[in-house]
Amino acid sequence: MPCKMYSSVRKFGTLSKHIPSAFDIAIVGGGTAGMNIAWKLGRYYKKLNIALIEPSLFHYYQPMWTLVGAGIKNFESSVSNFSDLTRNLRIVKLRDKTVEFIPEENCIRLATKGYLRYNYLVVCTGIELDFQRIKGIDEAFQKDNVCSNYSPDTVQKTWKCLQNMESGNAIFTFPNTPIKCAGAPQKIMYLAEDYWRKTGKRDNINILFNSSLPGIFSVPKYAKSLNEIIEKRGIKTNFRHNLIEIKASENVAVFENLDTGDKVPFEYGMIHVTPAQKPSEILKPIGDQAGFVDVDKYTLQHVKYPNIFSLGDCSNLPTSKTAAAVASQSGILFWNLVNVMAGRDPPMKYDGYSSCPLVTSYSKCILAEFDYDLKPKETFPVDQGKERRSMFIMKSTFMPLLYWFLHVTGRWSGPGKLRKLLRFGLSD
Ligand code: FAD
Ligand code: UQ1
Repeated sequence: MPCKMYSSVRKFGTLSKHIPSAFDIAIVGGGTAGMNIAWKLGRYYKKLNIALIEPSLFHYYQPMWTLVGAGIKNFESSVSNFSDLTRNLRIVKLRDKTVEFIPEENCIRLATKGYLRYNYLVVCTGIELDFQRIKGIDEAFQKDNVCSNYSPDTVQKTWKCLQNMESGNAIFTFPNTPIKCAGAPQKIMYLAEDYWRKTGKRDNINILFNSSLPGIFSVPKYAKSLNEIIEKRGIKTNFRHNLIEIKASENVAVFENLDTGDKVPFEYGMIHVTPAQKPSEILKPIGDQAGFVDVDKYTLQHVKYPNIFSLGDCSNLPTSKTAAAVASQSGILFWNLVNVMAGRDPPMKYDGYSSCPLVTSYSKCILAEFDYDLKPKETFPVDQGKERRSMFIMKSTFMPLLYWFLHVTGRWSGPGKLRKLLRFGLSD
C-alpha cells in the first residue's frame, strides 16, 4: 500500500504553536528500544522531522531490578529522568500517550495533543504487566511477604522479603503468558537461595519454583546447566503450575495445574510474583492475533503496512523479549528503515539474537546468548554455559555502563562486532 504523504495533512494544523502535526518519522515509546532508535535517527538524520512520544517522566533500566531485589544495587541506579536522557537530542519530544493507531491514514491519536500524521512509524510501547489476573493480588501486596521484581512499585520490597524470611516455603512464580526476560523469575530465586545460605537460614527454607512452563529454560545448553544447579542446591520445581490467586490472610497461594486443571494450594513464608503480561489494547489495528505488532521476523517491517516498523517487547518477533534483543534489533531496524525511506528494499536480516545473563548467585552468572533456532550464539571465547565470576562482573558493573553510555544514546546495536573480534577464527 503506498504511503499517503503529509501534504494532504495540512488540515490537521499544528499540535501547538511550535510543533507541527506531521512528521517524517514518529517513534511511539521512549523505553529501551525507543530511546536507542530516536538517538540513532536524531544523530544521523538531522534534517528529518522526527517525533518521540513517551508519557513517562522516567526511563528505567529494568535489567537492574534483579540486582535491586537482591540488595546488590539501589533502585535509584535503575532510573533516569527522560528529560536528562533526551536533553541534547534534537527531535520533537512529546510527553503524551498514544491512544489510537489509524494505519490506513498514517495517523496516530495522542491522549492530550490530538492527531499526529507520520510518513514512517516505529512502534515500541513494550509489554504491559497484568497483575490483576491474580485474584487477591492488591491485598497481597499490602503484606510484607509478597513482592515482585517486575514493577518499579514493588521491586524494592523484594529485598525486604528476602531479609524478613525465616522459615517455610519461599515460592517463585512464572506466569502462563509471554513475559519480558524469561530468566528473571529464576535469577532472583538463585540470589535468594545464596543469601539465605550465607545468613544461615537455608536449612529452614524450602525453595519452590512454580512455573507455567514445561521446563527450566528454552535453550537446551543452558537448561542443562540450570537443572544441575537446581539439583545441587536443593530447589524444588513444579512445572505447568500457574498462579491464579493469593489468599494473603492465610499465606496461601493457589496454582492451577495446567495439565489437569486442578487447583493446588501452597502455603508460603514469602512469594515472589512474576505477573502475566500482555500487549497494549491500542496495538490491535497493527497487531497479530495475540495482539503484538505484526512484523516480518527478519526485516522488522510491518507485514501489512510497509511504512511501519516495530521492535522490542511489543513486537511479535519470535524471540526472548530482552534489552539485549532490542539492542540487536535496533541496528537492523535503523538500516532497514532508512533504506526503505530511500525507496530501496530492507537490506538487513535479524537472526533472533537474544541474551539473558542468568545470575546464579552473588558472584556467579551464566551468560545465555542464542538465536531464533535456540542455538547458542556466544560473544566470548569461553564456555558461557558455565557459572562464571567474570560474567557476574559483566552483568553487575559493565552492562549498566554500556546501557547508560552506549545503548540509550543509540551507539550500541548489540555485540555482533565484538563477537566477531573476540571469536575470530573460532567456530560456534
Ligand atoms: P520498555 O523498555 O518497557 O519501554 C516501553 C516504553 O513505551 C515505556 O517507556 C512506556 O512508557 C512507553 N509506552 C507504553 N505505552 C505507550 C503509549 N501508549 N504511548 C507512548 N508510549 C508508551 N533484558 C536484558 O537484556 N537483560 C536482562 O538481564 C534483563 N533483566 C530484566 C529483569 C526484569 C525484572 C525485567 C522487568 C526486565 C528485564 N529485561 C532484561 C527485559 C528488558 O528490560 C526489556 O526487554 C526491555 O526494556 C524492552 O524494551 P522496550 O523498549 O520494548 O520496552
Ligand atoms: C546487551 O546488549 C544488553 O542490552 C543493552 C543487555 O541488557 C542490559 C544484556 O543484558 C546483554 C547481555 C547484552 C549483550 C551484550 C554483551 C556484551 C554480551
